[in-house]
Amino acid sequence: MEKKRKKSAKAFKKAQKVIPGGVNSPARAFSAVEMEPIFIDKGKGAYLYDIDGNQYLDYVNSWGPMILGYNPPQVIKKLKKQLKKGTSFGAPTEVETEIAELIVDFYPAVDKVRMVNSGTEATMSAIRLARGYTGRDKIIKLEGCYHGHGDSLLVDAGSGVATLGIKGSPGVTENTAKETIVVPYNDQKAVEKVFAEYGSEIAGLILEPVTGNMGVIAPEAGYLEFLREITNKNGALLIFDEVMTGFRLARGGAQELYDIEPDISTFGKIIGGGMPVGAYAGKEEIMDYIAPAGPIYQAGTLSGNPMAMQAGLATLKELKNKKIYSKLEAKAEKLEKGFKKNIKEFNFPAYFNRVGSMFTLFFTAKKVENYQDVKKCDQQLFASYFKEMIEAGVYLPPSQFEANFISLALSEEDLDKTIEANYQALKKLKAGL
Ligand code: KE4
Repeated sequence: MEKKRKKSAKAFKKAQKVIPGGVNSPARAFSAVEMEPIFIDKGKGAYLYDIDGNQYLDYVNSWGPMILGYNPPQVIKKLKKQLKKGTSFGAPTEVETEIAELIVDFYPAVDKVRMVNSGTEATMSAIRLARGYTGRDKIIKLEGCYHGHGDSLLVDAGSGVATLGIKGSPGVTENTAKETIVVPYNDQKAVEKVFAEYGSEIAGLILEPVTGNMGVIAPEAGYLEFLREITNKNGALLIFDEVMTGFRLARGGAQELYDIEPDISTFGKIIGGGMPVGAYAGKEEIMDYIAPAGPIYQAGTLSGNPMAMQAGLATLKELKNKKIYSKLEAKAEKLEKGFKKNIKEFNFPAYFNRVGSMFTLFFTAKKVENYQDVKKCDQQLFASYFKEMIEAGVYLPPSQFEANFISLALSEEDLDKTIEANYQALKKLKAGL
């Protein structure tokens, strides 16, 4: 029976009058699933509740931050305490040092951390740092990876491999776009070609070490080692954008999982425990180029604000216990087993990719290893699947090009419910194929 969402519909109408598209981020617009967005009232543990009182099992985790589930008591307690002292002073506080020390502890590639207010600010600043540190202008990014909406990174692939980028959005200038070269993910030859052509001009190569923003795709064996080598050889910096994978795939992120040390790492999401945050980090020799230690300018009114730092620190302290990641792995394995069993039973054209507690169900029968593979997915079928799941009370990211997240708050029963909802959805959709 269709869920009633009258209040959401009304709220959306009102929002559209004063907010572009009625949402403060296009990712929430539900346009890819041909539905109106659902307005949320509250979250608790593994559940979200919309303003019509409908309950949903959540696999979005607010796009990653809520690895402990919603409203974890440890985080709320610290926020309440900080609230009484004040939310922002525009002056240093000790909690900023504490969380930076904890990140340094977990990431061997990191000596120093600069806090900012979003993942976009983190990657934008990382690009400026790579350019300022090397004195070079060009950046390589990988097709299908998303690093926030900074101009240099809203760039699409040029006409062929090793050609200069074209703007990925109106408002990005040709001059900016042409300093970014876009190559396919998991394609070593393409990267070799770019370095052969532009080697001494490349300031850095940025990637999602495990992608989430074209759905979950793992690096092929040896790919990250190859990128580490070729950037070293050419004096370019390797930038791991771990805004999504940091503290998610392992305590030390993808760089722990794959044992690679990037020159610069960017973080966000989990390190803010649901409050606005971003960070970029690296070895002291590189990070001390950042003002006021060095000449590269970057600043921010609310950077390192105590509320976000307290929420982030309380979250990271929970994640200090490595057992957390084996618990997440067990939940994720159970879900993967259940979904794959359902796909097999219906011989359904769907392909399941997972790394740790991030996964994507791609609506294609073929392997998915790069952006071109994802673009071949049946997005109409994805939209129908999304609708079946949301009606069954399971809240998924509203796009084929996204990662689903498993939080610690999901119980065995929640996972069973999700596997059953997936079974019923595939059964219904198979009948219509
Ligand atoms: P923010 O500026 O949204 O905090 O972070 C940008 C960013 C940078 N790098 C990676 C790897 C990211 O995943 C993101 C943001 N991720 C999207 C989800 N696909 C955020 C959702 C949204 O834009 O509303």
